[in-house]
Amino acid sequence: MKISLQQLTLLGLSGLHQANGHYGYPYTVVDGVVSKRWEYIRPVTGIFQPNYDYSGPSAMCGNNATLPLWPIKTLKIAAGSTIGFAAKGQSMNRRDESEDFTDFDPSFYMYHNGPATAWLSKAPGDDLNEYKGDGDWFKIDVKGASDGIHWDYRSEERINIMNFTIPAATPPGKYLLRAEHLNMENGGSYRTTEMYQNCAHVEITGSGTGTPGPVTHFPGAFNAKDPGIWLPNALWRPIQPMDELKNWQGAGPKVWRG
Ligand SMILES: *[C@@H]1O[C@H](CO)[C@@H](O)[C@H](O)[C@H]1NC(C)=O
Ligand SMILES: *[C@@H]1O[C@H](CO)[C@@H](O)[C@H](O)[C@H]1NC(C)=O
Ligand SMILES: [Cu+2]
Repeated sequence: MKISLQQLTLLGLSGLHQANGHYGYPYTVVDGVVSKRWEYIRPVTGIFQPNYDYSGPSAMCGNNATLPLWPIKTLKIAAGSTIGFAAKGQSMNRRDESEDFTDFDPSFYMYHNGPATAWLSKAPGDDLNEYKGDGDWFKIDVKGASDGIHWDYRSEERINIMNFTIPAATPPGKYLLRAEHLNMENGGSYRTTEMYQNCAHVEITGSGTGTPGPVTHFPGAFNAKDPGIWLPNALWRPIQPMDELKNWQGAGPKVWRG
């Protein structure tokens, strides 16, 4: 097995991780119903690992998910409602997450501390399976640190489903919905923030007439030096509540709430 110097460094810095240390979001949750694995989420190749190439193609929907590996279904969801992304740890005894079809295991939880965000990008055509995600993206929700000092999505909370609200004003249509969670535990060091991201195919219904923005593009929405990816020290381990954390927007554009 070949291990690069960078991987060795990361292993050293991530000493708390177990062998099945990382995770992804292969299931959606709507009205308490958890989907089948990869039913509405674009499958990814390789084993669930954090993405460190924040400005690369994997930062959008994960490894090899610029297009779906196979056609997946589209989930209907009303503007104004909530959608969940359920977490799953690394596949054991498998080389590739795309070969794993096990059901959601509620005993697994996201044991990293950091913000979560959700993003939308409207497909130009009718078939999301043909959409490369190269259009406009806007951010629709963020789970920051409501008390200004602890991330809402942190290890002690044992969260296994991240929930996001689709703004009521979102125009109806077919969208790629990207969910992201960051592990900021190593945020004091450059390029150690762990990014976890997956994308669902959704059809948003309703009569929204909003104009979403500001918009950005993938790849390119993030840079490793963005505050929000590489945290300034005071924000990494705050000793008192900080407005920046309380009003967290993350890297990329500000949240559009319609
Ligand atoms: C997300 O919603 C589900 C219900 O669909 C709930 O079980 C779960 O606790 C929620 N997660 C959070 C972090 O609130
Ligand atoms: C993408 O898929 C190809 C073909 O299956 C594979 O060789 C490659 O390693 C994958 N890339 C990543 C980043 O997983
Ligand atoms: Cu990790």
